[in-house]
Amino acid sequence: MGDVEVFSLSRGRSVKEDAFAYQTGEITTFQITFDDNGGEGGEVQSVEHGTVPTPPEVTREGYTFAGWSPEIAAATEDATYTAQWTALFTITIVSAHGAVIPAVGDHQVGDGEEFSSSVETPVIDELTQYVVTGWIATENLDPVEGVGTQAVVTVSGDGTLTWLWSTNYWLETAAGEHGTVDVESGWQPAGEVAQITASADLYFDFMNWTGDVTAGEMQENPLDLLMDAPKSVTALFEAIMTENRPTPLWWLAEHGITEDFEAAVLIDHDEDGIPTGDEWIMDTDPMNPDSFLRLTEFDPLFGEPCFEHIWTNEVPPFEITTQTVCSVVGHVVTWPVSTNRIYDLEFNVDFPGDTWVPVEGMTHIVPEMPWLTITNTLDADFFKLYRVRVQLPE
Ligand SMILES: [Ca+2]
Ligand SMILES: [Ca+2]
Repeated sequence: MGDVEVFSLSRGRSVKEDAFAYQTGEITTFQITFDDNGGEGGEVQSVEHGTVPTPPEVTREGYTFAGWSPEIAAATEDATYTAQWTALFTITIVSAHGAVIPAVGDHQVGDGEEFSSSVETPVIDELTQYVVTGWIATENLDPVEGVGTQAVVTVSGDGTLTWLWSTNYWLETAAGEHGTVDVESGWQPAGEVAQITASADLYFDFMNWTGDVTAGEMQENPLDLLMDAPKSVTALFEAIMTENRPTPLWWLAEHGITEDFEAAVLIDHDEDGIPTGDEWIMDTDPMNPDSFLRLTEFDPLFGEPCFEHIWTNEVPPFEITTQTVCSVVGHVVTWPVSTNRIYDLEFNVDFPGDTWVPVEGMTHIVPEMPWLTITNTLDADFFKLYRVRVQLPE
């Protein structure tokens, strides 16, 4: 058969006899198979002659996709492409606390890839604090340890990366009045000893600790406190007292006495008849002779009956003056007192004997005003002789 010239209407160019199929309008396609090779997403496509097929997305658990074999080319015949897979390694992240990114547990990582993990620190759980100190890793991870809150390792096999934590406990420290402690409230390493020293102000002594201390530790100063849990301790202080007529040194110092305290409390500095040590009990001024516990006012109490008392001048002008005069029915008796002391009123029942009994309702008085007043009426059973006793508050 000789050459035949034919024309393709669609393509506008001449083709040879063996291309008649094109002229008829049928398009040649090929079957292209994408084999997912154990994964998911493989498919079979029909592709026109000369077209480069578009591969599907394929995945496989535990593997990372490494390309198609053979290399994808324009379709000239039916073809099969096979997915190539690289096995992933399992990296396990371990952490006792904190927000870890990615999360604690297993993660798939390709051979030779870098794997990073980060963690937030510190973690506070009420009075306990956890702080990251670094991390360690098993073989197949490089490097195998580090510090800080970000770990980056190169993976060559399965491995484990473990975050390391330290524990701190909250120590609450406080000082009562008249002293200080040298350790502020804060976090302390768990399992270690925190040493706290209490210091008293001038004229005061450290007394004891209260709070999370054992009975045997209460008097210790400095205090060695084992931080095996969150703890709270408070140092208490007490005034130093004289042996003679127990009197606080701070009170003596307030009144200008700063030495020879034992002798001072026996002296009557202001010569009011009351030794200075007793003026502490009275809460009066040991340098003021006008200040000591004593009756200061004795006033008549007027009552019924009352009379009109009328009189006239003896010289002009003769003015008439009227005045109402009431009977004296008793006496009002007043003591200046301290609102920081406790008082008892007593009266004598066998004057001039020495038998004293409490005035009903006037024992253990804590004055709200600096005056203590009683009324002694004349119509009482008998005329009363009163005395007032003072003591320190408990
Ligand atoms: Ca005195
Ligand atoms: Ca005095």
